[in-house]
Amino acid sequence: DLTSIDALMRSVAVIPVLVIEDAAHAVPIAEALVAGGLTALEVTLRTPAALDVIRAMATVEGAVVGAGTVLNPRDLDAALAAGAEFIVSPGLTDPLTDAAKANGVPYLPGVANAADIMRGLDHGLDRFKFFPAEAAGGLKALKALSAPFGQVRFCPTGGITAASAPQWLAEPAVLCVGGSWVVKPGAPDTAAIRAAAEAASGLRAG
Ligand code: 3PG
Ligand code: 3PY
Repeated sequence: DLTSIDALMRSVAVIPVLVIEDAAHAVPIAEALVAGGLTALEVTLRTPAALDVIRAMATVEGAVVGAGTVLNPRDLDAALAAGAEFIVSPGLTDPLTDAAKANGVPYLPGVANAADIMRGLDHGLDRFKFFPAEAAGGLKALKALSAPFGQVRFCPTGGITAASAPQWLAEPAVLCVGGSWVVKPGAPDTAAIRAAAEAASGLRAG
């Protein structure tokens, strides 16, 4: 629902976007992220292990585990069955949006242009992922899109780095950013993940 996706976005500066190949890595990664202050975790449905990763991370105290790369109602059902508490998509379709609303689950669909935003508004949504943030025009595009849609707030994701995140977070229309930089692929270095999470969670939205 709208209220809680807003609360989720305001609860963290950065939502780590996770692509995890091995379910055995799920708990150590989630524990390191939560210890570093990043509590909203987006597990992308891009690996065969993703649903097992969601199930495992959901057991970690303090973690709010969501699913990313949710492309259709079938993905949404699988993610919810695995325990996902929020749903992220690279885009916004009517079937996925109807399914998310029917389930009452916090839902963050991706938008990249004015028409996407208008379709979301027609559905009663005003919180969106701006994706792919850098490739779709970067901060300049986000500022331009914010002008006609004053009530809309964004989580830009795609191409954002530890170095560029502060500029994005300084935008009034930005509540948080997403990015994969906090967790490198492969066997987890939990000390490095915790340190990156601490740095990321110390950034604040404007
Ligand atoms: C993705 O598509 O993997 C997410 O948008 C994260 O993108 P990033 O790797 O550019 O942070
Ligand atoms: C997703 O995978 O959900 C995206 O929006 C791209 O990061």
